[in-house]
Order: sequence, then structure tokens, then C-alpha cells
Amino acid sequence: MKYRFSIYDYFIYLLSYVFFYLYVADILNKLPFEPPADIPSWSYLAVAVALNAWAIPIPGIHPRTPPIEGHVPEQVEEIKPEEAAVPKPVKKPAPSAKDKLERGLSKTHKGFIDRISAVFRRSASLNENILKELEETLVGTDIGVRTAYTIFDFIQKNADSIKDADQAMDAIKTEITAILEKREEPISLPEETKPFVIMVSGVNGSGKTTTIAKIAYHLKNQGKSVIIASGDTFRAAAIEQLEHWADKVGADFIKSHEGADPSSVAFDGLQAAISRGHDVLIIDTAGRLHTKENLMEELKKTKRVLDKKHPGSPHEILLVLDATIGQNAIEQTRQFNNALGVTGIALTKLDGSSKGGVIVGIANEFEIPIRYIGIGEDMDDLQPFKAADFVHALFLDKE
Ligand SMILES: Nc1nc2c(ncn2[C@@H]2O[C@H](COP(=O)(O)OP(=O)(O)O)[C@@H](O)[C@H]2O)c(=O)[nH]1
Ligand SMILES: [Mg+2]
Repeated sequence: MKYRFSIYDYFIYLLSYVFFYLYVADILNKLPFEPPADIPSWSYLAVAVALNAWAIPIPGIHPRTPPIEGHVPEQVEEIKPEEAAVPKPVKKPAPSAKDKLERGLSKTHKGFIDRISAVFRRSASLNENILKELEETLVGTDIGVRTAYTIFDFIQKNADSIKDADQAMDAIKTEITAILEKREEPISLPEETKPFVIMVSGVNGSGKTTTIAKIAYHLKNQGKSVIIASGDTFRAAAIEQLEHWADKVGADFIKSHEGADPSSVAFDGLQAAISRGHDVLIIDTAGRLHTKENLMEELKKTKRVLDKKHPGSPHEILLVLDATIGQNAIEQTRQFNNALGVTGIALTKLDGSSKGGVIVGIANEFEIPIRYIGIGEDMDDLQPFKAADFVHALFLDKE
């Protein structure tokens, strides 16, 4: 910190040396005057030191003189020892749902949209070569052959009116939006349906258990009371994992033990939901049994047991699909749908996948609403599916 010396500072500084001289003179008995009282010689030294210190520009000791104009003194912030040890978290505003979606779809943007737009960038007009390249590229993405041709036929039909790369991408976007919009239909919980029963199915590792936790979290935030039943009795760890989540989101929980009959766990869950007056029952199921047929039979049995006890239930058979498996998700949908009659889809792990384009294939091939998309591991990283927002984020549209 720089200070400008005032005339008083120079005077005090000089005065300090006068007292220093008096100190030395007193010791040598050569004082030029007779002191009024017997003053000890060290007192001259003390005054000399005090005046000298006062004149030195040390912040805190010598605060009288103003800082040089235009010079901004540095702020010295006092850091307590415990604060110094722990780095302060930088408070960033929480990203909006839109930002999160955009970030979650960035890999799919690269793996799907960028590949298509690269074709159009090679030529301004849709000549035969470009159309051929587009056909190959679309078939090579994760949307499945059938959907690749749905989109390709649309572009080919409109080729005359497409003049440049931007118009071509707009046409692709229009077609994808049309396909996805048909599948936008959030779960609705009618007042008179209580408890509303959601049976969650899907292969191991697709994200069933965490998706159940996220749905329970959303419903709890909407003021619904939720109970979760652990119907994945194939592994003890699966039951514990679900209990942990139920606890964390504040949902009631029906525990089971490894090897228990899944349909009787679902039955117990239903009975508890009815007697305890819960709004929603969510049932976890196994994603793997000894054989695939075995698994499907078990799931069908659970469905029958629920319907018998509470006619019309399960009201939602939610299939959880992992976006990282790309086109295989289309085949999984077919198998689960044939066996169970899937009524809704949750596509998870879009954030970790460049193969999220598969959602367009699923939407095009099955008349099953897409209820949710998973874009991360946090509780609010499960978003209700909204086609327009999804397409907006997928194409990285700027406002
Ligand atoms: N990045 C990411 N990970 C997810 C998402 N959904 C689930 N997971 C992770 O996928 C793994 C398997 O999930 P889990 O719910 O246990 O699958 P389950 O076997 O079907 O019950 C876990 O590590 C989850 O945290 C998602 O949307 N994004
Ligand atoms: Mg699980």
C-alpha cells in the first residue's frame, strides 16, 4: 500500500531524531538545557521511537495519510485457519433444465446430427451423390433401418424445394419432430385411481432402480405419497440399493428377501399401498432370471396378481431402456412389449451416450409414449419427455 507523505509526517520524523539526540546528550551529560525535573534518559529514547514509528507508513499504525489518488488499496481479507484449509466452493447458479438437457444430448448431437449435417456441407444442392450419401449415413446411425428410410423418403420427396444445407437440416428436424411429438404423453395420475400402480421393467443395469428413485422424488415433490416395493429379489444387493433410495427420497418401502417370490412382493406392496392410503405404488422387478423366458413369465405373473387384487393395475408398465446400447434398445422394446404390453418408456443414460438417436427409432416403430428421459445421476436428472425441447437441444438450436 503506498502513502503520500504529508508535511506533518516529515515534521514528526524530524522530531523523532531531535528526541534521539536528547537521549544521547542526556547519557553523555551534555544536555543543552536543564530539564525541569529529573527525567530518565530512556524516556527520550521512548519518545524518539514512538515518533519514528508513527511517521513510518505502516497500515494500521500510520493510517492518517490518505492513499494516493487513483491507487486502489488491495483488500486484505482476514482468513481464518479453518477457512484457509478448505477451499471455498465457487457458487455457480444451478444449470436450468434446458441447459442440462443440452449438455446431456451433446454426445448424441455429435454422433447423430453432426454426421448428417456433414453430408449436406459437402454440397449446396441435393444431387444424386448427396442423396446416396445421406441414405448411407442415416442407415448407419442408431435410429434403425426402418426409421432411416422414413426420414430419407421424406427428404427425397421434398428434394426439389430444398436449396441449401440449412434447409436440408430444417427438413430433417421437421421430420424428427413429427415422429417424436406423437410419443409425448406424460404419465397422468387420475384422482380416482388410488393407488396408481407403476410396474418398472427392463434388463439389468438399464437404470430401473435409480429411475424409480427419481420418479418417487418427482412425485413426492408434487405432494403425492409413494410406496416402493422391491420386486427384484434375484439379488440381495438390489433390495438394499432400493431401500437406500426409498429412504433418501422419503418414500415408504416394502422390503423383501433374496429369492422371495416377486409376485408376492408386488402383492404385499399393493396391500400396504391400499391399507396405508398411498397415492402411488412403484414396483421394481428383476432384469435377469435364469432364462429370458423365465423372466418374462415371472413378470406376466406379477402383472396378473396385481390385476386380480386391484383390477386395472398395473396402470403403467414402464420399460426402462439404456441409451448407450443404441439400436439394441429397439429389439428390447419389441421383446418386453410382446410379453407385457409396455405402456410407457424411460430412456436413461442419454448423457453418457452418442447413440441417443435410437429414441427416434423407438418412437417411430412403437406406439408407446416416451414418459421420461434420463440425463444424469442426480435426482432431478430425469425429465418428462417433451419433444420440442428434446429436438431443440438435440440440434443445439440457438435462440
Ligand atoms: N449417467 C447416467 N447414469 C445413469 C442414469 N440412469 C441410471 N444410471 C446409472 O446406471 C447404473 C445402473 O442403474 P440401476 O438403477 O442400478 O439399474 P437396474 O439394474 O436396472 O436397476 C447406476 O450406476 C446408475 O447410477 C442416467 O440417466 N445417466
Ligand atoms: Mg435394480
